[in-house]
Amino acid sequence: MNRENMEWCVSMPKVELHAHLNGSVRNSTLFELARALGEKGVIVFSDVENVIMKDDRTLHEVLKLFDLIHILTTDHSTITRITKEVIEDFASENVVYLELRTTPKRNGSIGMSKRSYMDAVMEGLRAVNSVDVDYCPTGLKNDTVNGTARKKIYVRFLLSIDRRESTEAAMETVKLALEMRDLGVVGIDLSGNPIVGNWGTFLPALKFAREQGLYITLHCGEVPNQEEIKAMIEFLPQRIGHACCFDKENWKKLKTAKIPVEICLTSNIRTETISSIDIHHFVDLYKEKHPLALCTDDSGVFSTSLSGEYGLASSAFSLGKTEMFQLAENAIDFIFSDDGVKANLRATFKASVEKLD
Ligand code: 6MZ
Repeated sequence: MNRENMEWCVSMPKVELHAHLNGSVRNSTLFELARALGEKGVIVFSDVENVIMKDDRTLHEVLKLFDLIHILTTDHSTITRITKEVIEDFASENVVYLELRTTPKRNGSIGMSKRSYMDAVMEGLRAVNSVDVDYCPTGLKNDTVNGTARKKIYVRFLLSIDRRESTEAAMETVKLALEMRDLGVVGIDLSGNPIVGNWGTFLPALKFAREQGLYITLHCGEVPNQEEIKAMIEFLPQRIGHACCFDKENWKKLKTAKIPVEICLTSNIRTETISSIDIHHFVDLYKEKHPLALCTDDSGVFSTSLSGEYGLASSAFSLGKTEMFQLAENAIDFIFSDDGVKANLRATFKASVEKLD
């Protein structure tokens, strides 16, 4: 990918639908936090440095890395800080609509409940000042300052259920999402180590979420558990993430059901879920016009960006600027927001066409 192309990918408006908060933290912030905890004797800084800098990790190792990241980030003020930084980072590369997902965490030793964790997230969102943020249906801020149009980003939240959690804990997360609807929480995600936990454990909470009108996206097919993949497709979530290890039958089912897929190229390659980019299932889905959106997954952990994912798709699959723009615009169809937001986003894309060469 040459520099000119990369700059074009940065300047194009984009929609990010699959980004985990704690996976999107800047390395510089992780180092700063690790150094501070190292000085306090809580961790050994050099151990952390090596782990963070390693760039070829299996999926299992990546998920272990999150346990370390969580030690570094899980207090209220740090959660506020990383939320602010992550939103500003996405906005700075012209992401105009961001659905950020995070697992609400409880930590009795520092007085953290799932609710107070999410309050810290919301505080981070309100602290963003490099860009105007629309974060709830009625929360549209004035988008002009001194008559000059300011950059704007829509931010919505998905609450993640970690596969390590019990039915009760999953239900608590869904209830929290319902409580925080007016603050821009729009849906539920199921994520975490795909070899941990059973689909049946989360089903009651997911069914309840759906009954209550929350949107649902599931990490699906990160490992070849065909029985679970089948059950997930039959549940008909509004979107799924990854869709890597499907057998023929489930692949057919997915296509028939037309469930939009959140595609995370760099993540799949780095974690060796897909052995090589030229055999990535993006190609098949793209050719068949199956609904899909390019996403980062964990931009910090995988040292990527949404512009970088478009750049990668462009070079790996020979997509021209028109195709990339269309791909980015099509993602509007799969956002977990109403038609008004969709119409505004389409207008943003339309206006940007004239500015892009
Ligand atoms: C499955 C993943 C993931 O929620 O603490 N997570 N789950 N597969 C992946 N692919 C690489 N990447 C991230 O963000 C980190 C959490 O997101 C999930 C894991 O549960 C991880 O602990 P939050 O903000």
